[in-house]
Amino acid sequence: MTTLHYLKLERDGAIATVFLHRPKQLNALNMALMDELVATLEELDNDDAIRAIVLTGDQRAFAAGADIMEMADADSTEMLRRDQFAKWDRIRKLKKPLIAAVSGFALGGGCELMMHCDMVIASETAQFGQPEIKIGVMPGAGGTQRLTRTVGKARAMEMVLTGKFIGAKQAEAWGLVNRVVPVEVYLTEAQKLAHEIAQMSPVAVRLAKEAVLKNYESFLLDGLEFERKNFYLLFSTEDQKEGMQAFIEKRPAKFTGK
Ligand code: CO8
Repeated sequence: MTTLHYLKLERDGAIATVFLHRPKQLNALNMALMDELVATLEELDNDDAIRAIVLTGDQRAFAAGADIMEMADADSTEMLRRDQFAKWDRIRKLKKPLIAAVSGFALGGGCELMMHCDMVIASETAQFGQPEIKIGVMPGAGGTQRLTRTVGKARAMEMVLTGKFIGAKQAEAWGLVNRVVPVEVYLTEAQKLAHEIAQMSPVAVRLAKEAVLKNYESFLLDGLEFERKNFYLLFSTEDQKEGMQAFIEKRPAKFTGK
């Protein structure tokens, strides 16, 4: 079993709940957390006793994105060398149902991680956004592709180009989440849904999930490749360095187009 520093894991019969656990950084997804997450999800995926998985954070944040401190100084070559997206592809390939329970911030890579899940139960306090543009980059883990497919071009464009957040009711109306419930029950509602699915034939569930994803993911892979290349390219710009440094120094960024 993977040793957990940035996650917590609970099992309850046929379901497992994985908690992102870097509360002081709003569960920002650093590389070590992503390593643990992928290893843990794959272990659960291969465990015959587990039939559905819930992924959650805490009440303040599901996850506020990839860890900006880890990316701030990287250039395109370094980002390419890190090959972070190989891990995200492994999450995409999980066979068991993955349900996100979201409260607070689901931003940038956090929103993208949520969109890797098969279903989403949101608390009334949840906020969703792709704010990468404010730090001089763009979504890299599928945001431009999955968000567009789910909410439509005009809405995705506004979110991606302004970085503005949307609230839980808006996300529900746009089909980004299955439903919105009070903050006291968002996690138990997600776990209830996981238990319900865990009672079905696991082989039927696996093949049904695969078939839904066949539709959802048609044309997705080319788009993901395209997005990744553009994301890497932005790490050759001064605006990326300025945007991320401004975040770290807690000041507004000044972009020059270089
Ligand atoms: N990375 C690192 N640290 C973070 C992040 C982050 N994404 N988000 C928050 N933190 C830290 C803050 O630096 C702060 O630390 P400290 O207390 O040491 O100063 C702590 O968490 C609490 O944050 P704030 O003080 O800022 O809390 P506020 O309530 O004032 O604001 C916000 C909350 C609005 C969520 C604000 O923290 C924020 O804007 N965060 C950044 C959101 C963002 O830009 N996310 C996108 C990141 S880029 C990305 O996700 C690209 C993904 C591509 C794929 C990755 C594969 C390589």
